[in-house]
Amino acid sequence: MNLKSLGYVGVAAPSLEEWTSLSTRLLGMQPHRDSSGTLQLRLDDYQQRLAIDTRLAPGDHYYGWEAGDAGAFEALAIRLDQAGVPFRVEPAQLAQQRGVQSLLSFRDPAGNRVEVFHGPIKSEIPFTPSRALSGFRTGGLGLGHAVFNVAQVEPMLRFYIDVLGFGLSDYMLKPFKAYFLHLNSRHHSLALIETGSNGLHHVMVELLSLDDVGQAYDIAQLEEERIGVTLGRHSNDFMTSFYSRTPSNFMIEYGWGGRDIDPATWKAEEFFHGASLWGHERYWLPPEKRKHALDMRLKAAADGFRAPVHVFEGNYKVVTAC
Ligand code: MBD
Ligand code: FE
Repeated sequence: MNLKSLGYVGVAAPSLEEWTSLSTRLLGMQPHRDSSGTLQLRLDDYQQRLAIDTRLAPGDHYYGWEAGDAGAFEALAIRLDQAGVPFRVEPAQLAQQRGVQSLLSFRDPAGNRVEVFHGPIKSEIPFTPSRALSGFRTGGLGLGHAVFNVAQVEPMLRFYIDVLGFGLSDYMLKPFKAYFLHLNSRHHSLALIETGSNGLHHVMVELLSLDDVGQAYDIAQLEEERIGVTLGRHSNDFMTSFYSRTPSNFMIEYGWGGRDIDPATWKAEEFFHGASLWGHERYWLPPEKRKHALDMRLKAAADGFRAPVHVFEGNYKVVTAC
């Protein structure tokens, strides 16, 4: 596999004011304004994991996948060439802005700007959260996951699986069609939901402690309309999370407790009990779909469906904000 994880996501925003407050007070990320005025958000030692760029056209976004090394980066370029996908090797200046050594870009079949890089530039200054926090679960698992709305899922699946080398984790057809794809032991680094239009749906970041998520949930409830999906637990990756609305017309899923899979032995299957075991009232769904989703959750509960107990390697220490 040439790609190893999700590196970063960049989004457009009309202004940085609301984003600055949201990313620090609620999400606990570490902000930095670069020389071009982009808001770079750190979650770990990477220069940026999320970028808020007021120069992008409204609704525009880019996202970057990390190649294992220079060889994997070259191999991916050859693969794109063979598949007839036009791509551009980006100049050093843009690579530097992204905080990477080498960068190339292309479009996926839905028109999303996809970037591939290798050699992330790491900051020597330790990550300091903006509120007391145990930290984000990144490392080899990458930033988290990105989920896209797609008008047509089939060409996107073919592209990500056959050309870019993603593995299918699982999929569901009701109450909406969703496909989950992995590159590493994170259950999914990418998901595609067929909603009839193309765009970014949400980006998930995972916390080391459930309490970090619960405490953020309290903060989110101080603002009317901030919560886009209520606290709940997913039925496939077992993530406990809620979703925060952002000024950029997509959501941030704030989660804890995602399962690990072994990509070498994993077999993809359809799952039938809906996207969540409990909670996750989705304000973005039309009313009849919300009703359907609730019925499926109640049935999953009555059928005795529970996530197995799983534990994480390692421990955490709460870092107090400065
Ligand atoms: C997820 O992380 C998710 O965002 C959805 C919609 C379904 C299952 C897992
Ligand atoms: Fe998600």
